[in-house]
Amino acid sequence: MTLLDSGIQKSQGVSIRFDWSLDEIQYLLEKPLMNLVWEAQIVHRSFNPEYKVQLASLLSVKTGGCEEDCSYCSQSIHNSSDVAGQSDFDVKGVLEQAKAAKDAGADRFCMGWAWREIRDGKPFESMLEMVRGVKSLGLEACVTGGMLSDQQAARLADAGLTAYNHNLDTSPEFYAQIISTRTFQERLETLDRVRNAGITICCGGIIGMGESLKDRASLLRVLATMNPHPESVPINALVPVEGTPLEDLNMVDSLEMVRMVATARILMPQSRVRLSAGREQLNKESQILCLLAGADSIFYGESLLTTSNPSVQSDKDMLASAGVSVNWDLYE
Ligand code: SAM
Ligand code: DTB
Ligand code: SF4
Repeated sequence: MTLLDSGIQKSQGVSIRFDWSLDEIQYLLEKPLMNLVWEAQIVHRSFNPEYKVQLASLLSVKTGGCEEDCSYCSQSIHNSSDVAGQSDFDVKGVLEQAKAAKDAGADRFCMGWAWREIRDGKPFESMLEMVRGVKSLGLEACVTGGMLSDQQAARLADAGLTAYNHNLDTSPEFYAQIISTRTFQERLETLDRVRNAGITICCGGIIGMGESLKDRASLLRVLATMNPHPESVPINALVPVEGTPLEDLNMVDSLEMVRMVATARILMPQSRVRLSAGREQLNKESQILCLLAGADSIFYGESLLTTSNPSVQSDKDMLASAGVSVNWDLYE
């Protein structure tokens, strides 16, 4: 039996496994922090020896008015958070923002639509044009817009889309406490459509929504037993937004983020582990610990979708003080 037959791939001395058990993952999450980070670093160093960090910028093309009831989200019509009323970006406006992101040093541009599912017609034709435009700037293009059909996935692939973001958010067991208008299974089916169209998958979750450690392990198990693993795994800390059911929750402890990142890195050695929402609430040292623990990407730019992100200058300073490989000459 070859390593591949047994479900194990080997690269640069580190095994890539797709058969992780819940107990193994929980054991990692609970390991003494020093040992966990050390193990994550060994894995990370063997796949990313130069410690390159990808800068991804984010733009909300269509904001608010979403029919889903995700209890963390400012953009749901079920929540009283007030983000509706902003007009949608047109193709020209999006490409101007993408060009600005590229000039600031980003190499991936992610566009968000607050939809339950992608709508055909003019908005979808514009989305395809935006993808083509972002790609022609030499950037990776990522879209997040809810569920999609096989046909829509194929057209996005034809337009050159690099990645589709569709998060599982939390464990299958905790999911119904966070969202009631769609199922975990529907999320998985959308991810299959994206994969079958040949688009890479960006799929991760949120911690700090009241889930248990076992829930975090269970979310990671679903991700780490996908074969192939999602190419990109965003790890978000809940940003409690006023007017959402989770508004009163406290920000998760920064070391919980470090543990989540380190465990994701060990489980999915070749994936991009992206330090996502909640970074503004982490101090410089905590962010650098997350990088040490294996995060190799951040969202870069003053805003996420509807909430704020650290300033470009503070990120440049943070990355420079961490000494990670970013070509500063490009955007000094
Ligand atoms: N409507 C699409 C969907 O749900 O797939 C795309 C947009 S949605 C805002 C993208 C992701 O952002 C969510 O799946 C969630 O993981 C994350 N997110 C949204 N609001 C957040 C918050 N307040 N704190 C942390 N992460 C959040
Ligand atoms: C992801 O996992 N996090 C990003 C991106 N993928 C689309 C979005 C974070 C949104 C945070 C809340 C907001 O700004 O509305
Ligand atoms: Fe809609 Fe996405 Fe927000 Fe859920 S997370 S309410 S699907 S925009």
